[in-house]
Amino acid sequence: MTTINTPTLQTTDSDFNQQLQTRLAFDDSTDAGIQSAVTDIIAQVRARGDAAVVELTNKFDRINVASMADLTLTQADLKAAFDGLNDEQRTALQAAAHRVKSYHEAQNAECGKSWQYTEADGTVLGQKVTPLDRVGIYVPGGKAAYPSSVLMNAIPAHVAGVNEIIMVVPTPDGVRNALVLAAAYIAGVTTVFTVGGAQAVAALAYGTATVPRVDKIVGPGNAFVAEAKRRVFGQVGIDMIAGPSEILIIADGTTSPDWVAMDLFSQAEHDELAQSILLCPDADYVAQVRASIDKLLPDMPRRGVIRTSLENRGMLIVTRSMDEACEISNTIAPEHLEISAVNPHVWVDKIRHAGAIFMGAYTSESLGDYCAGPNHVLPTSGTARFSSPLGVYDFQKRSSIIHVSEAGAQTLGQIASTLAHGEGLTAHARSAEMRLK
Ligand code: HSO
Ligand code: ZN
Repeated sequence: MTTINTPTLQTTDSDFNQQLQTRLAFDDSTDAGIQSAVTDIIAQVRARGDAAVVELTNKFDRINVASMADLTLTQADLKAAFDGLNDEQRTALQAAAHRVKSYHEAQNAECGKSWQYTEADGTVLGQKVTPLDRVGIYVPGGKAAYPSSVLMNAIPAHVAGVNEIIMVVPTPDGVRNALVLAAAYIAGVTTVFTVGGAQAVAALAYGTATVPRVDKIVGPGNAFVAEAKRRVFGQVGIDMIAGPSEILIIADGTTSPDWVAMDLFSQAEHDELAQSILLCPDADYVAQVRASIDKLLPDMPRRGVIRTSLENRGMLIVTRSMDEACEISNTIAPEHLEISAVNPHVWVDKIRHAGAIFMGAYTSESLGDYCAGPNHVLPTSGTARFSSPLGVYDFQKRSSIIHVSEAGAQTLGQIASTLAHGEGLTAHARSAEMRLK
């Protein structure tokens, strides 16, 4: 049995806060080489369109195609991928898609509604919700090619009412991922281009003869993709720049330590930079989880990644109380928070910042990654302080509605006229005054 070198910290340690901050720190700055490569790629795609996309794709994905037609998949291609799945895969993918769809339909019933109210003088004010016309979904094609992420990005767009969903996915060495294409098929993706990297982001943002220009680009990607998304923001909308996965577990010491250890592994296995943290007031229980980690790790196929992640960024923290565990969790604002406790309702009331909250011993975070229903695209690196899971609202926008009655124009006209004169804007004032009786 190996022992893992993840620190156990005590909140009573005098240097606890400093240790915590050191391990939380995560540098997501992009190096200058990536920045200049992305500048060049975007410029090439803007200047030469399809020809540049084909050239860059041949170069980076080590393929040799003649034109964009060879990089364009049809609905028939997607259906063929879907039909090629075995029964178990097909059923699981469909069940997951169905649950994700139901969840986002419920969300849409709440936030997708236009609303208005009428004032006493007949003036009507409101807000009109409209789906985006066309969105682009970036799907990574390398080591982290996740069919589940295709569902999580495309289904909310579809439920939001988006007309055209354009997916881009690189196929290094020409290898297509059948599960990814099958997921695109059942999630309602309109067209797929087998293009990736900054060239795909640039094509979606600016459009080429073949790739239609989209209104927003969502989905995770490598450092080049992230930098390209940052650069085209403003030209198009983007979702967020996702950092490595994180899980924080607040445990009251009643869940099997093996379960908790495996839940910590589940996010650690994503990435050497992923972060898994346990907070618990019971020091003996924390020691049991550590023993479970040491016992279970050797059997994990991805033990190398898990070990690096846990040793470099993981923490087992003994707190003074469950209340203190909740407070620390709020300062971290984790992507995924598990409250593995007998009565999670007591503690969830104290939680203010978390991308998704998994309540009770049976709710493993992995169920949320695939099929519980809520979105698995979540704010990372503390951004849950100010942002939310990907949702139908990311694929819709709002317009204000103002319909002033004749009587309303009298009251509002007086106010506007006074304020407009105060700002020295005479045309504004006159425009309001002309409607006064
Ligand atoms: N946990 C990841 C999503 C994912 N997990 C995809 C498995 N597949 C996002 O934080
Ligand atoms: Zn995951």
